[in-house]
Amino acid sequence: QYTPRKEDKFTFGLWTVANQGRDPFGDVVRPVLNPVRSVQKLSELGAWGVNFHDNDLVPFDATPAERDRIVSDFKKALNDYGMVVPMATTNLFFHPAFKDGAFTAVDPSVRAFALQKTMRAIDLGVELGAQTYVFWGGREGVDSEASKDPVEALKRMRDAINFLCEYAIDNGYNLRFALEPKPNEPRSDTYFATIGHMLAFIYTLDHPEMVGVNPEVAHEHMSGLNFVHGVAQAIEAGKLFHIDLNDQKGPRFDQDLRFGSENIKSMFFLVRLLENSGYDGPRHFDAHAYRTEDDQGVWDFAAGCMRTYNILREKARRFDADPEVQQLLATINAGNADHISWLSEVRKGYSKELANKLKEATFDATALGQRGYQYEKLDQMAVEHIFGIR
Ligand code: GCO
Ligand code: MN
Ligand code: MN
Ligand code: MN
Repeated sequence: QYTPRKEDKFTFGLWTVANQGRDPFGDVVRPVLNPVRSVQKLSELGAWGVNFHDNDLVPFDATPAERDRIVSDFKKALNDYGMVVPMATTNLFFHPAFKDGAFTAVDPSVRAFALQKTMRAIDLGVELGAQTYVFWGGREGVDSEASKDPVEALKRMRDAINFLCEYAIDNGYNLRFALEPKPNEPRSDTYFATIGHMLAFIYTLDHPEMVGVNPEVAHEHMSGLNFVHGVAQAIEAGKLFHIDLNDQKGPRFDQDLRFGSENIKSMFFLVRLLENSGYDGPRHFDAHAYRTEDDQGVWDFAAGCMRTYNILREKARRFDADPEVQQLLATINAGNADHISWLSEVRKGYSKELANKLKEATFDATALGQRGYQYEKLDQMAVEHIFGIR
């Protein structure tokens, strides 16, 4: 029952399973993984699709002929193994040319090159079926605050996203953009640090309806934030276009741990939120296997991400179906009938009459201050569902 199936819509970045374990202190520990093999293995494990950066598939210096051969082999693999490409993105961080950023780099040639590279990568993604295009501004930030005017940097980012939206429209592409926030790493500080920063920025764009967010568990945890709340705000705004699932041990470097391997309780509430919200986009994993792992460990990692998601989904379902939980939630949310009806009027909107009614009302603040909320009991029930003993 926890075995992943295509309808679960699990996807992995080609870069995730192909991660070779290089870190700032040590070299690669695993051989290069061919994208065709990733497609095959992930499909066998029950994934629905794969996503990629342009250069995960086509090397930076490939000739047009090489590109065409790689793309056609890859298309054949997608077809052979019944896999889709729902999302694509651009690598604007690996090549030394992007060491000062891409769309916000101070060098105008770098900014122009970044637009060119992204347009070509969009063409590639769309050719392979992508309907979501992710922008993670890997190096869009600073090490020294002296290096850039932060206000100008935001304007440059806006120019780029506006231009690329028009590019997608002009070409008749059925594509939405998902912006991925991260507070730092590899730069000391990255612009658009959190989901909230990104949401505010989106509404300043020429085509806000085309642009949403791609939040990542690890990235919000790096800022010490509540990921569930950030995702909820994106959902409520109709802006959750994609999601990067992984895990993270608190505010430190981005660890990209196997989904649900650390913050089990928050991931339980995250899965519950996603499942109950009607989010029907990909459940995408942006994580990688521990550096200690060999090839088998990589597939153990991938299977574990999906299996844990399905386990948490089942636990969330049981929690919501538990009569004692339902009873307790009903009790907690009950209250004065007049006040309930006033508040439903508040939801509908302001009226002078309602304002006067509220101003004249009397409230028993002492009684309100004395009530207990039974959250200890409720939380314990959640914990016991997670433990699997309810
Ligand atoms: C990171 C990011 C990336 C992006 C990827 C897709 O911290 O490295 O999370 O993995 O998600 O570039 O845009
Ligand atoms: Mn990340
Ligand atoms: Mn990460
Ligand atoms: Mn990510």
